[in-house]
Amino acid sequence: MNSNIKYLLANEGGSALIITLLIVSILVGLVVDFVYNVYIDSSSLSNWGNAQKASLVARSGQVLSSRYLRELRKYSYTDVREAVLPVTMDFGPDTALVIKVEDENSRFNINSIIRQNGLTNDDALSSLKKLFEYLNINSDLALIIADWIDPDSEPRLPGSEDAAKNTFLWSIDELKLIQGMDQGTFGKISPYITVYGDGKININTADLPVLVSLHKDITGTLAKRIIDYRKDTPFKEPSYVQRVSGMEATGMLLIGKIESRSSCFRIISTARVDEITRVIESVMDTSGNIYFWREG
Ligand SMILES: [Ca+2]
Repeated sequence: MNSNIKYLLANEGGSALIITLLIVSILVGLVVDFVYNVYIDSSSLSNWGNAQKASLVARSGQVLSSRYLRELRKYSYTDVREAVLPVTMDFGPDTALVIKVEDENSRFNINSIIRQNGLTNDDALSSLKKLFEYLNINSDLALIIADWIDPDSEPRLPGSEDAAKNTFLWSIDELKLIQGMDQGTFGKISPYITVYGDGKININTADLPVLVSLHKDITGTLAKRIIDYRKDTPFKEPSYVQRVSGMEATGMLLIGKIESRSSCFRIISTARVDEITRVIESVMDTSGNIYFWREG
C-alpha cells in the first residue's frame, strides 16, 4: 500500500489508473457485501414491511390519543399525571401498541417567566426561584434564564445576557446551553418544567416541588397536605384547593395560576411489529393542536 501511495505521488500519469482500480475494487467489495447481507438475512424484506407497518401503527396511536384527549374536555377535572392508555384495537399478529400519556400541565412552564410582550412576569419568576431553592439550586439561575428568554439585552447579573437566545424556548433541552446549567442541575429540574401549555398548573397532578413553587407561603409540609387531600378528593374546581387545611387564604391567591384539568399532554406511542419498534412522541392539546412531533 505504501509503495502505491509513493507511486501515486511520484507519477501523476499512472495515478489515475490506480485510483480507478481502487474504486472498482471498493465497489466490487460493496456489491459483494450487499448481496451477501441480503442473502444471509432472508427476512430483510419482511423487516422493511414490518418497519412500515410499525410506523403506521405508531401513527394510529397518535390519532387514537388525540381522540382520547378531546374526550377529556367533557370532564371538569383531570387527575392523572401519567397513564398508559388502554388499546383495544387489534393490529394483527406479532403487533403491539403501547401509548403513554403525560400531563404537561403538571409542570411549571419556564417560558411563563416572560410575558408575550417581552416584560417580566414577576410572579412566575418568583415561582421559578422558589422551585430552584426547594431543589437546592442557586436561584440566580432563574434570573439568567429570564435574561436568556427576554428580548432585551440588559443583564440582571454580570454576563447573564452573553449569547442569550432572547426569545422563548422551544424545548427544555435548550437550557443546557445556559451558563451554570450543568448536567446535574438540569437533571434536578427537568422533571418539573415544560415549555408547553398555558402556564397554568393542574393542582390535581403537580408534583410536590411544583406545588411549593406556586406561592411563597406554601411549604413542603403544606404541599404534602395538598397531595394527601387530593388522593381521596380530587379538586373539581381550582378554588377547591382552599378546602385544604392551611390553604384557606393562600388558595384564593392562586386563582388564575392553577387549574383543575389539564389541556396539554405528551403522547409517546410505541409500536412493535415482530422485532421492529417505532416510537412517535408528540405534545398536543385537547383541541387537537400539535406543538411537537418526533418519529424514531
Ligand atoms: Ca435577553
